[in-house]
Amino acid sequence: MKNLFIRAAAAWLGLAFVLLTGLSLAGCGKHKKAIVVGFAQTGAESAWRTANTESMKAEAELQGIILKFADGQSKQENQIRAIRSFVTQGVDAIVLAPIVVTGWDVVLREAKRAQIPVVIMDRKIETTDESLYVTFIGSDFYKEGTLVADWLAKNAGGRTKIVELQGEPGSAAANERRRAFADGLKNHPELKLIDSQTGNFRRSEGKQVMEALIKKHGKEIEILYAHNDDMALGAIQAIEEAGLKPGKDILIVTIDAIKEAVQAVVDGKINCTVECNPLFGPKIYSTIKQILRKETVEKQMYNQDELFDSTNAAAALPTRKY
Ligand code: GZL
Repeated sequence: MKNLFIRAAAAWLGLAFVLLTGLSLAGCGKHKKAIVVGFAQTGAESAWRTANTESMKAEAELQGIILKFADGQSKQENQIRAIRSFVTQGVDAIVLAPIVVTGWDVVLREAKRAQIPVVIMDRKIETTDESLYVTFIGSDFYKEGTLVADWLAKNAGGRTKIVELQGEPGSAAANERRRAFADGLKNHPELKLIDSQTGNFRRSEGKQVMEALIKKHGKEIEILYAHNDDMALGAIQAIEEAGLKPGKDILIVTIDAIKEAVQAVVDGKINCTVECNPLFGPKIYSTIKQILRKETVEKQMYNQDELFDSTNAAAALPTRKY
């Protein structure tokens, strides 16, 4: 009888132990809900943009963040539609890389009403209500344009006639790089901008527009200022097809510092490229996590960029990440 009692008590104790262990494991193994981020990207207009998208996707994967990616295909209305969809889905945060500066207030007000924080990445927006986004993270385009103008003033070597390939019309990048370069030239009246057209940040258009500029101005062109490397690399094809030497007959100054452009600096075809780092993933997601923890973040955060020319391009090339 006594043995029977002991065996029953042991059985109950064993059962209790299994149950309690199971519950506690379930408790400590409880998975926090994954963060869901909606990302409205401009499109895929350049190597820079591709690297930017890749950084956002790879880092989300690494951090276990669910990234809902929308390719705007270079149309603002597609980006607006994507933001509306993110609001409907109830994502935890929205990242917008705005293709142009204006036209965002209405849709950002809808995100605010849904209490979904918005991070503006890469290009700035103009808005009547700064509370419509939590923070801007990007590069200082005005500084980039100034660095190019200053480099040119020191290294033009007597060349004076400049043509400019502008980025996407209405984008903060094109607006600021154009304004800064023009301001920089004011201090160097010997440098003259003789023509300026948009190539929409695209390699193919950089080539087409440069072909037209060479037809129109011929050997008068001594310097090319491109708002990004993709257009500069397209223009190089046009310059070579015209029997001219890029980097020598026509000095080329540009922005982004993608690996192919830094290589072109080493090859003497591009004379200087100012970095505009596209690898935003880590910074964007660490900032979103701070926002979701209700921590205060700065309203504007800028990447550090540097200039590459014949003095430092070769040393930098092996470690370029994009
Ligand atoms: C700059 C970015 C620009 C790049 C281009 O931060 O917005 O758009 O300079 C890209 O290469 O297309």
